Amino acid sequence: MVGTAYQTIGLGLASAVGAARAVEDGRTLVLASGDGGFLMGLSDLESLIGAAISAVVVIYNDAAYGAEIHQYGSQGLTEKPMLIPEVDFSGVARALGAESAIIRSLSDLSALQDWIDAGAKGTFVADCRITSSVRAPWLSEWMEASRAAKAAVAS
Ligand SMILES: Cc1ncc(C[n+]2csc(CCOP(=O)(O)OP(=O)(O)O)c2C)c(N)n1
Ligand SMILES: [Mg+2]
Repeated sequence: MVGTAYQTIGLGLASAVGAARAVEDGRTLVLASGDGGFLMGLSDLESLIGAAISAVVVIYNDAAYGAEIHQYGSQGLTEKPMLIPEVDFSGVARALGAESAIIRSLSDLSALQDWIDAGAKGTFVADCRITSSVRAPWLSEWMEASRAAKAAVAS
């Protein structure tokens, strides 16, 4: 939750490099990141692959700065600057020495299961292709609380 603590995207990969050094033997480090934040720290993927004994990277690849779409696109702002091309993170990860798969359905997770069954060694990148059109319930709750707080300050 480094990004949440600092309200800054792009810190996940760099934080994972440090966490990979701290994690105890036999445990698997898990990094969860959006595609936009992951792109900001992309060069650190090579460092993570070098540092991690066992790591899983989950990328929520919605081809968008999704939070912006939900918060601002939903208010009518143009979404074009909020969109990102659908990046082949799986291909990048394999080029840098990780194991990886594109995940479009639950059955695609068999590649991750195979990696775990083989001993969970090295870094596995799950490039999860998800929709940007479904809003998480917690985000709707947060947006409503934010709207109510602004209204209370204004009145
Ligand atoms: C350095 C920085 N730039 C911009 C923002 C504003 N911001 C907050 S969430 C977000 C979108 C993040 O996109 P992504 O990492 O793909 O995650 P998603 O919301 O799509 O799950 C942006 C641009 C920020 N918090 N920090
Ligand atoms: Mg995204």
